[in-house]
Amino acid sequence: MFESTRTRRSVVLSTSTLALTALAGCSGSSGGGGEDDGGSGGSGGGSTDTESDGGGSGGTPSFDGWMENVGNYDGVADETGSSEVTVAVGASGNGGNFTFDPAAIRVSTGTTIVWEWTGQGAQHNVAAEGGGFESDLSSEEGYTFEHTFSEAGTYKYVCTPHRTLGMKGAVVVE
Ligand SMILES: [Cu+2]
Repeated sequence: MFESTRTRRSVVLSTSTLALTALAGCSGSSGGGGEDDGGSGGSGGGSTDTESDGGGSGGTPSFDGWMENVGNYDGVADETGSSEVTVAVGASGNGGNFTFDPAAIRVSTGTTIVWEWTGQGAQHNVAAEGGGFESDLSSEEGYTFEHTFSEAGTYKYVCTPHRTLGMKGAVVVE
């Protein structure tokens, strides 16, 4: 038997005021972009952008000035997708062999970075700002120290003896 009773739903519209909290704001519209200097003498054009837009994390992080005095800093080396990446300790730069190379590197979560000492530039170490990882001091060629980055974030580190020379580095984990 079919029940042909039409249930009539009396929809009671409760006139409760929907308190819509405005979720606007905070969508970081990057303000202070390029100011055009009017009339610069026209050698423009041709920016060869060879960056492959992989993870959508375009743009170079500023590191809050962290890399400012790092002589060999030349952008962020993209090593995302690699499970292990080597960074040289005691590469050329900063007035001697006082750099990490590459100074800044972008990796995927779970990547192990192996710092490998060149043996140049006296004793170096690898010490995270605020702790997290720290190697011993060594001047031995082929000495290594490694750390696996299991959480996304930006990690800054230094060589303690040569920090003021600009022997600093950064790891962007995404
Ligand atoms: Cu050093």
